[in-house]
Amino acid sequence: MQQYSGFGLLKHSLSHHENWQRVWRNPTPKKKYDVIIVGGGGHGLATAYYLAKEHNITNVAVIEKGYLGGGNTARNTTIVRSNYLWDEAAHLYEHAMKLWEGLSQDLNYNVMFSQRGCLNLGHTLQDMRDIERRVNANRLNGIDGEVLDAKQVNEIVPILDCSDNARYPVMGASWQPRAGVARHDAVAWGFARGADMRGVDLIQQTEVTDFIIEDGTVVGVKTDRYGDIKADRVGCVVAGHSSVMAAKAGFELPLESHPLQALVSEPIKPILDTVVMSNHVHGYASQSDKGDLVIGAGIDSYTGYGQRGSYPTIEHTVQAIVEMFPIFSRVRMNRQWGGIVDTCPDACPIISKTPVKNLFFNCGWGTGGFKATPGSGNVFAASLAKGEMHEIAEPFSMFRFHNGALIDEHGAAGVAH
Ligand code: FAD
Ligand code: PYC
Repeated sequence: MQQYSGFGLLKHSLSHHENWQRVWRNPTPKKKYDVIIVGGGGHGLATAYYLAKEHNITNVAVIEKGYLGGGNTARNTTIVRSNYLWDEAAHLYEHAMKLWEGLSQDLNYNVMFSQRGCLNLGHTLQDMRDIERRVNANRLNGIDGEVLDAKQVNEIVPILDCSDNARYPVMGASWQPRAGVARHDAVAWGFARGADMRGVDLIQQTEVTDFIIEDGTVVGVKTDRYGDIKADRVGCVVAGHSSVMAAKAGFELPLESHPLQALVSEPIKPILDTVVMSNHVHGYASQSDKGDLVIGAGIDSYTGYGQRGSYPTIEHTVQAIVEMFPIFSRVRMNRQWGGIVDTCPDACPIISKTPVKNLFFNCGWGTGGFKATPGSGNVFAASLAKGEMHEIAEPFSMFRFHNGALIDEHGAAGVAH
C-alpha cells in the first residue's frame, strides 16, 4: 500500500483521485488454472485466499460476472454469530467465529469486526424452551451463550419495549456476547487483496456461461468474455444463482432463490450498541458505526432473481421494528434494497462434491451466510485442495437430501428464513 506523509495526505485530499495504486491487479486470464472459483463474493474470495495461503495453491482464478463482493456480500446486514443448535452447524459457524476473531490481523486489513453481542428474543413459553435448549447445546459445544430474563434483556437494551403492554411481551432472550457485526465490503476487499498478493487472478465483469465436462469430469469453464478457460478443479460459489449453474452441469439442487430485503435509516446518535433479533415479532436491528439503523426481517415468499423486493415485506419489517422499539417510530428510512438468497429445505448450506468429478459446490447459505464467510472459505479451500471434503464440511453434502441426514436449523436461522 502506498504511504503518504502528513503533507502528502493533504496534497492528495485536495487533488483529483489520480494515479492511485490498484489494491489488486486486473489480469487477463491464463489458458489453464489448477483451480477456478466461479463467483467473487465473500465466500469465493475467502476460498481463493485460503487456497493460496494455507495450501500453497496459487494458480487460481476467481471469475466474477459483476464486481467483487457486489452480490449478497454487498447487500447483507452483517450479523455474525455462531449460536446454532445442532453439532454440525455449531462446529461450522464456530470455526468461522474463531477465524473472525483474528481476521483483521490475518488479512492485515481492518474488517471492522465488532463483537457487540446478539440477543435472540423469546416471547412465548415455547420460545424460551427452545432458547434454553439451544443455549445448553451451544455451551456443550464450547460456544458462549446465556439465557436472560426480560429484566436482564432490558438492562442491555433499555430502548426495547419490555413492558407487559407489548403485543408479544419479551419473556427473555438468548445472549451471545461474542456475536456482532463486521464491515461487509472490507471483508470482500481484504480477502481479495490477500488472494491477489499471493498470485490469484481476480477476473471481474466475466460471466461463467457453462462448464466444460468430459466423460463426467469438469475440465474447465466457458466464459462470455474470454472463451474457454481450463482447470483441474472448479468450485462454484454463486449464492442465488446456484440452481442455474447446477442445471448447466446436469444436476438439480434442492434450492429456492428468494429476494431478501434490508433497510437503513438516516444516521442518528449512538443508541443501540448490540444486535437484537426477534423471530416472533419478526424483525431485527443493529446500529452501524455511521449511526444508521440496519434493519431487516424475512424473505419475500415468492421466488425470483430480481435484486429487489415487494412493499408488503418492507411494511411488515418496519411495523415489527416500531413494535419492539417505539422510540424509532419517527426515524426516517434512507435506503432499501434486496439480494437473492438460495434457501435449502433444512436451512443449512451445501458444501459438497457433485455428481460431476472435480466440480464442487458451496451454496444454500440462504439468509445467513455472511457470518460463515471465513469458515466457509477455509473448509472449502481445504476440500478443493485435497479433493476430499474437510471434516467440518462433510455433513453439508448435497447427498444428505438423498439419504435423509438433514440438519434442521430453521430455529437458529430464525428471523430471515
Ligand atoms: P455472493 O456475495 O452473492 O457472491 C456470489 C457471486 O457470484 C456474486 O458476486 C455473483 O455476481 C457471482 N455470480 C453468480 N453467477 C455467476 C456466474 N455465472 N459467473 C460468474 N459469477 C457469478 N448473512 C448473515 O450471516 N448475516 C446477516 O445479517 C445477513 N443479512 C442479509 C441481509 C440481506 C438483505 C441479504 C440479501 C443477505 C443476508 N445474509 C446475511 C446472507 C448473506 O449475504 C449471504 O449468505 C452471503 O453473503 C453469501 O455469500 P456468497 O459469497 O456465497 O454470495
Ligand atoms: O443469519 O443472523 C442471521 C441473519 C440476520 C439477518 C439476516 N440473517
